[in-house]
Amino acid sequence: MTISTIERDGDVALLLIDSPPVNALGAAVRNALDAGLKALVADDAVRAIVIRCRGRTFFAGADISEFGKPLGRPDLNDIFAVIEGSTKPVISAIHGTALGGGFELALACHGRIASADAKVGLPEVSLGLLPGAGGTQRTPRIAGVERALDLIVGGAPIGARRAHELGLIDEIAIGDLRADAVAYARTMAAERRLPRIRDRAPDLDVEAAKIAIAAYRERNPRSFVGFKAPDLILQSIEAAVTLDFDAGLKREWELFEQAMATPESAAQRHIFFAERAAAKVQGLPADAKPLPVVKVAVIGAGTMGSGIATAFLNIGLSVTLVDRDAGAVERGAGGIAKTLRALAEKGRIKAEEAERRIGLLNTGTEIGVAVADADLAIEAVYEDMALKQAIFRELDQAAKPGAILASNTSFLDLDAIAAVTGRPDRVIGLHFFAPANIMRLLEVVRGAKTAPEVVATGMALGRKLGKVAILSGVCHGFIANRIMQTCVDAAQELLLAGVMPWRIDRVMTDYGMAMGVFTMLDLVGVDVIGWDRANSAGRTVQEVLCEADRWGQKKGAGYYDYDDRRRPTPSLWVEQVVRDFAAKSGVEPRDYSDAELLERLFYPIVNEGAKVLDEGIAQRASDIDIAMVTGYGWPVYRGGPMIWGDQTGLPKIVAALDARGADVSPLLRRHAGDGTSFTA
Ligand code: T1G
Repeated sequence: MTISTIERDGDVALLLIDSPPVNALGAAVRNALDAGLKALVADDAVRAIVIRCRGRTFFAGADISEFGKPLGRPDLNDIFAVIEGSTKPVISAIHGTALGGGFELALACHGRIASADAKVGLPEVSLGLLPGAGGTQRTPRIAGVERALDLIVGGAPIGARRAHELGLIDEIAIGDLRADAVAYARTMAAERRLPRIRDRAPDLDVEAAKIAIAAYRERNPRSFVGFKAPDLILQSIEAAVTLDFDAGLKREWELFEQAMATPESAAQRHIFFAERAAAKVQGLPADAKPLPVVKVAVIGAGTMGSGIATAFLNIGLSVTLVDRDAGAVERGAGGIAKTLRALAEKGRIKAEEAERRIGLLNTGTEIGVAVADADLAIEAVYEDMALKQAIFRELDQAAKPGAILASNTSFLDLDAIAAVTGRPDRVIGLHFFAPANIMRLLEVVRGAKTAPEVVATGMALGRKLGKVAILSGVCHGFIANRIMQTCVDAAQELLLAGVMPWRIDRVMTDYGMAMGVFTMLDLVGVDVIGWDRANSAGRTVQEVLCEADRWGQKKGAGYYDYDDRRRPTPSLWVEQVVRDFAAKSGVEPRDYSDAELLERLFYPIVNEGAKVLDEGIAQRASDIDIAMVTGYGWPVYRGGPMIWGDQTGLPKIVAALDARGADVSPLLRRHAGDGTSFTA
């Protein structure tokens, strides 16, 4: 396939790049740009040059898949030097999303024209990087230091109109982008204008810039916790003010190489690809196409059911919320309306859109009526197999032929649920994480008899819902919950060794987790997971807490005490309970370092992840990582348990697990033994 073609429009030449899917600036594209530009700059018949891309977008950035390997020449700065050395205007004609190196290329041009719906941005920070081809040097010179901070540390793309307001885009195409770009280039040539951003000065002097940078850091403290790139970006933007352009470019490249070498960037780049890989179902027949889903019935109007209903309303589907308890339906529907109107109050959607979505919600107390014309019925009732089976029998009778029956079960055997229906090929698991309309993880659980097109439908629905859909096989707890349970078990063991809940939680949050095990248990409910009320007899810390009515936040007390604003404080009562259990457990009390506690908590997760992979429950190690990042708040700059395990060293993990007599996954032991990894 030809990557570049030259078109002529009179005395204006268009250099057209065509490198699907997103015209990433990989070696072949860079070579084509370098050769094409040099030829056109040297061609006296050409008075101006327009750079364009075919396909859905202008250059979407450097080719991330090339990172971690030596980046060949010409690099982007080599190409930009050709542009800025040109004696004729070079214009970028932007459509789609000009991101990272793609937008840096545009900034190196003498002019930039964009279609009105185009977006531009410097999102390198989301990859643990900084713009490495002049973005931190040109942006302060054209849009100002403070806008540069927002654009580069924030990383969010902006629309063409906003970019035009900031001076980042010179023209918004009125009609056809190509024609308007040619006209703009011709005008630049006629007026002999060759403006270069590198020749401008930043809008602030050194002192004012330093104040602005310090103020930005103060206003955005969370951007700097755990992530390494934001601090390097500040240093690079400061160089734009303190150094001349070429020295600043050199400093930027030094800082870029520093960022590239960090484990945090490797982790964030891993997650970028993990999210995209997860959408691909291995071995799905090519003809397994998603089935149409327009009408959805949600059975169970509790927290999960209402959240799931909200998620489907948010993508414009018609939803019927069903619950035998009329009061629950009313409360559920009221909660959904409140949630959607709150989105409008926050300006996330227009008020009329909120009302439109609310208008798509129906309610009922009879399954038969609610599901009759549904394309998908999803059950979200209490985690009780007999109850779920009873509901699936009813659904199977009432739903139209071909309708998909889904369970939101978080750990029960989907095959046992499917077995009570006459359509096991239409049964699938759609495991949402609370709050279902917010959390990005969706585990699509494939039963033994689930048809390929139903799997494809579940994965497609996940994408439409804006979720990260991860395909899971059937096992207790599927992927994220099964793996996280090993960390909860390890934490409970540490209690018996006399380690306090708040010490364990702090080690986890210092690592970067959104919350520690005990904070999470108090949030979910100490009574919810694994408490056998009927036979409870004070045998574990959990039983003692539940018997004392300390069920977590909802009771104002759990592993922590809570004030009326649910702010946690360590509990002296719980401290005494832990000491009593530690005394009885016979475990020799001793000091644990934070590092040792982290190993005790996380090595079992890596081990269980290896088992989940080896059993074929997860398709790939990166699916496990993206599941933990999107489902359990594993810090993106750590990349998830499997890449963290690789970076920590699998032999070290196996040795520690062996020393504790753990049941080590054969796959983990193999990788440790032969020096291979889960995620390389
Ligand atoms: N490099 C390599 N592959 C890329 C890519 C990139 N920059 N961007 C996307 N892809 C692949 C992606 O893996 C997927 O592949 C396919 O394209 C479609 O992507 C020097 C150092 C552009 C908004 O961070 O934000 O420039 O799975 O599913 O939803 O300073 O892709 O089909 O095989 O996401 O329509 C900066 C990252 C790089 C932009 C399109 N640029 N990409 O979204 O499609 S660093 C970015 C995106 C840099 C310079 C620095 C999105 C998109 P496959 P997709 P989409």
